[in-house]
Amino acid sequence: MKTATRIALAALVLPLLAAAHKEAHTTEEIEVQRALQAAAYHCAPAVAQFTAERKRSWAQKVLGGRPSLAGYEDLFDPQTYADLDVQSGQKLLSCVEEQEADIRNNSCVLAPEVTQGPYYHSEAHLIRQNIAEFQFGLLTLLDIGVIDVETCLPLPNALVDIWHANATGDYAGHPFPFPGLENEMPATEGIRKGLKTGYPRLKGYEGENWLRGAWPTNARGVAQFSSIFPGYYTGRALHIHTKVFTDWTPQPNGAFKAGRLAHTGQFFFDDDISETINKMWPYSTNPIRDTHGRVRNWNDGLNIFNDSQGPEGHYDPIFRLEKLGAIIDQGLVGFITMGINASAAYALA
Ligand SMILES: *[C@@H]1O[C@H](CO)[C@@H](O)[C@H](O)[C@H]1NC(C)=O
Ligand SMILES: *[C@@H]1O[C@H](CO)[C@@H](O)[C@H](O)[C@H]1NC(C)=O
Ligand SMILES: *[C@@H]1O[C@H](CO)[C@@H](O)[C@H](O)[C@H]1NC(C)=O
Ligand SMILES: CC(=O)N[C@H]1CO[C@H](CO)[C@@H](O)[C@@H]1O
Repeated sequence: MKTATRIALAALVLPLLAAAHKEAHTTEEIEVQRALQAAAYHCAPAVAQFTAERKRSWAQKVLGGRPSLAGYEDLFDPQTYADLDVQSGQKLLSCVEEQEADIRNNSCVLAPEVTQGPYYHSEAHLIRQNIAEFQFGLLTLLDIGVIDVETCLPLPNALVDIWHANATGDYAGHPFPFPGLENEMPATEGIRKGLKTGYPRLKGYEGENWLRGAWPTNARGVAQFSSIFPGYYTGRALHIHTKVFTDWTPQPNGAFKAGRLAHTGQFFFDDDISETINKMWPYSTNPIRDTHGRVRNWNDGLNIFNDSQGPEGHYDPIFRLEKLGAIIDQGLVGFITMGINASAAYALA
């Protein structure tokens, strides 16, 4: 991260508006959330264009040296991206008139604010792109775009912080089962149906940081990560957590000091693709595979998947996945775009 860029950006940062919106509870909070989501709709064509460019860039980067691969030519055929092309005459990444724009068709997400859950490490994650460390699993590259819903422009220098479970459903620092809760059964009813207690970090595992990391968006508003496809645990659909900070400072230990929190959300995966991957090793060794099994998106605990689609259900919080090679074992790249309000700030929790 270049210091000059940071200083330039810091100068642009508006005075902190300390609206506390971790989760929308009050009528006012719900209204703010609704306004944010509604504002995002008109960015759909900009997001579509944004994603199409990123897909082309990946296709060229990944398959550039291997033209003998079947399907290689398709990657350079504009028809391959037909669903993502903007209508002729539109300016790239500019705001457009509000129109009927179904974001579901645009390989993106403009996620509302959802809870961070119990597995965040508040002393901050390391600033790094490769978060896999020595975790086994299917190579999954994450291409995460950030746009500002107020301008529909990609947002550079926003720190995208992510964390997720490993292939068999554990978070770094929180190995299951927690001592004393070995025989805990998931809740059978209510909003916590299917969930177990959110286990606190276990002593002796404080140093574990795998599958956690943060990286700033580049000049084109994109943060890319190398990781593995996540695994599942009781009560929750497969997901990756994220927070976006528009103000942050790198620390000498490689982590960051959080400033303005602009977004808290979760990304999901297509249930059919998850089903395929969960047949692969080591996903197939998930300890709850034959008992509780994997929770489908529609049945997500705390209703987080449904809530992530926004009050009108128009948001698509699902990564669009493409194979990196000819077969799935060679890995995937997932595209998603977050719409955030760069001038809003939420309470750090
Ligand atoms: C973005 O946040 C600012 C500051 O809280 C607020 O005034 C504005 O209405 C928000 N915009 C949207 C689209 O929610
Ligand atoms: C996931 O993490 C847990 C806890 O550290 C570990 O026991 C398990 O082996 C890991 N899963 C895989 C597939 O490596
Ligand atoms: C989520 O929405 C779907 C479709 O509307 C519905 O069938 C399902 O019951 C909802 N899930 C929860 C946990 O309420
Ligand atoms: C290309 C594409 O995904 N089109 C879909 C857009 O959304 C409508 C309604 O959900 C679907 O019917 C199309 O298949």
